[in-house]
Amino acid sequence: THCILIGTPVDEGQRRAGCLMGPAAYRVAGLASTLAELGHSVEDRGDLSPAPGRGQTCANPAVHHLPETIAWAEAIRAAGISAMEQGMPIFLGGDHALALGSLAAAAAHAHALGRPQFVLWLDAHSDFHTVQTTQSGNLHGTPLAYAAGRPGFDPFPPFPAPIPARNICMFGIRSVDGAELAALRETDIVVNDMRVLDERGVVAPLREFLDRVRAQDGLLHVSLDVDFLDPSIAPAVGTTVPGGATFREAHLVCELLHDSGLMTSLDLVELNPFLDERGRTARLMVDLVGSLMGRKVFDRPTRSF
Ligand code: DIR
Ligand code: MN
Ligand code: MN
Ligand code: MN
Repeated sequence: THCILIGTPVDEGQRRAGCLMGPAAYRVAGLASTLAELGHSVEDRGDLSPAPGRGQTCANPAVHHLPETIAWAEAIRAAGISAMEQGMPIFLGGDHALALGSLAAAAAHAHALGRPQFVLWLDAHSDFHTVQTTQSGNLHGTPLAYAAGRPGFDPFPPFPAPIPARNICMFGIRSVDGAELAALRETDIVVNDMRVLDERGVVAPLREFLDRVRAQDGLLHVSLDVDFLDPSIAPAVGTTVPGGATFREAHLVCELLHDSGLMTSLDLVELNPFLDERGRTARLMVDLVGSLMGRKVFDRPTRSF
């Protein structure tokens, strides 16, 4: 695979400064060499920078950094589309507001190919607020609602080709705000919250989803938020929530994704290196990318999904 690293130091989507250091931390933790050792070609396109904000406003007074976030989304979408035509983009965040751009790029690219886009959302949070419903005002809590075509994103460019709700699968969810829950109940989004993963494990729910992606010849965008992981193994995130994925659950998800051969683009988001302990969270995220891209202990015949 030709892996295209796109540094995306978005920090405006939340209030805990430090995510802008994420791309540098992934590079220091050896992301490029990890991919190269697995036999992939790696092209690091450096860090994006957005155009200046254009002063857009909205009715919700809690919302902050709206023009800056829109400018980021536009820059990420443009860079993402050209990368998707050439290889597999890996967006090095930056907070989850970057997915306002990466999801738009993925959806536009899939639409141009005439193939359906699917999304696997690995996160403690559902990120299903609109600009109107967010109470924190943190726009990192909105990208899935934008991608699903929910109304309430007037200041943003229209989402290119809204992703059908049934093509979106959440994994690891354990913190959902009231307005998000009410909206989620009206959709066909597959919500595998932690209760589901406790009861069923990660394998069966993930296979069900990947089977559908394959059956429809879909493209698959994976968005990995650091807080998907349990805070005991991944402390470097501003919004830790107890009860997250364990080390092996996370690796197994990544290994199954690799075996499926279906992933076409990837976000690594919410790493805040200022909160890390001697780089352990950055290193874990890089190790998970290793599993996503083919690292395994033994080669064995890929089990058919
Ligand atoms: C919360 C937290 N739902 C909010 N969201 C996220 O601020 O809207 N934290 N994404 O990581
Ligand atoms: Mn392509
Ligand atoms: Mn998130
Ligand atoms: Mn989160």
